[in-house]
Amino acid sequence: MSSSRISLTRYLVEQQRHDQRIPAQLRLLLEVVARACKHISHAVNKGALGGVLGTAESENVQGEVQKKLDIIANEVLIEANEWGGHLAAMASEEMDTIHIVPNRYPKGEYLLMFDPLDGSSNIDVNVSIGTIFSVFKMPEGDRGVEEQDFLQPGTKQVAAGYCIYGPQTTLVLTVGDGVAMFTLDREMGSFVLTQDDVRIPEDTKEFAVNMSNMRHWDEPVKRYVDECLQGKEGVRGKDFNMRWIASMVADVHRILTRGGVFMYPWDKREPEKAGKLRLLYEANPMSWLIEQAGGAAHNGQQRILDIAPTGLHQRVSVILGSKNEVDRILQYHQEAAQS
Ligand code: P6P
Repeated sequence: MSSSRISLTRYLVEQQRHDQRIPAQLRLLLEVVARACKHISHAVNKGALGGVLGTAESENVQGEVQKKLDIIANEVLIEANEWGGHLAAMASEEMDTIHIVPNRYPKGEYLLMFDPLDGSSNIDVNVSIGTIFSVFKMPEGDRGVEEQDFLQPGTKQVAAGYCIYGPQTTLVLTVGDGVAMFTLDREMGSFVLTQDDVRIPEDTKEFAVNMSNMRHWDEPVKRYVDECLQGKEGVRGKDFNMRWIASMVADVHRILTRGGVFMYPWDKREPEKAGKLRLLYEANPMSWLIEQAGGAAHNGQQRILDIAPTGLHQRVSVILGSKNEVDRILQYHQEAAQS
């Protein structure tokens, strides 16, 4: 690592020195999560050689068949975070209920939520996947930690980020003072700052949505996508490009890197569900990152970070990315509501 490169540890220490956003326990938490992501990256990179591909013959609380790597990633994060004394409990897409730090270890003041391996359908076809995490503080009080302590709006997050396992392994992080990206230097085994103060362009010509669901969408989303497809002959006056990686981490990383808009909207296939993506450990951390980089994140009715959660695994409709595009989609929702 060249001396000009700043390690994750140095970045966290200097952030704390600069504006006290990263107390020692939170710095330990973030370094432990980063180390766990390195471990997961190593397992993912082995692929077939590590005997970690394929399904685990089990289902998670979502009723989704678990991949072997889903379970491995979940176990790595649990084991890495139990002993440090920085956490009171954890919650995961892969676990029905919260995991309280065992009494044999000291308890800390933070709560950690994660999707240990987002985009699992891409594992066996060697397409980018990632770990998403969100951190809250335990509410005041001397009672034991309970599930309801995790049901805080996204505005209460104290840290959020993801690690994408792609051509590079890159950790993307916010503690409320902008977004920074750290690339894993495999020779040194450490994350190195490769981009600070990430900014999303307010306009874009690129949208990301699973087009196969088009007939199930609500009118405002159909209207927006139709106009994108009409290109420069239509009301938008410009051609658009479409991407859909089916890995939220990869689609969001592209948007943080060059702009764009990502949608996984409510649709009428399962009308009782607000959407496919989960609020606490997918939409909230990604929405904070997007907003911290100058973008916007909404569910069509309200800012995602303002949503008061009612369940650990609740789902939400997600529209996020370049601010002017998200604003346009919201305008179409408002016009539809008034018609
Ligand atoms: P679909 C992955 O399973 C995930 O939760 C997100 O990472 C991704 O954006 C979405 O689901 C893909 O869903 O219906 O296109 O397979």
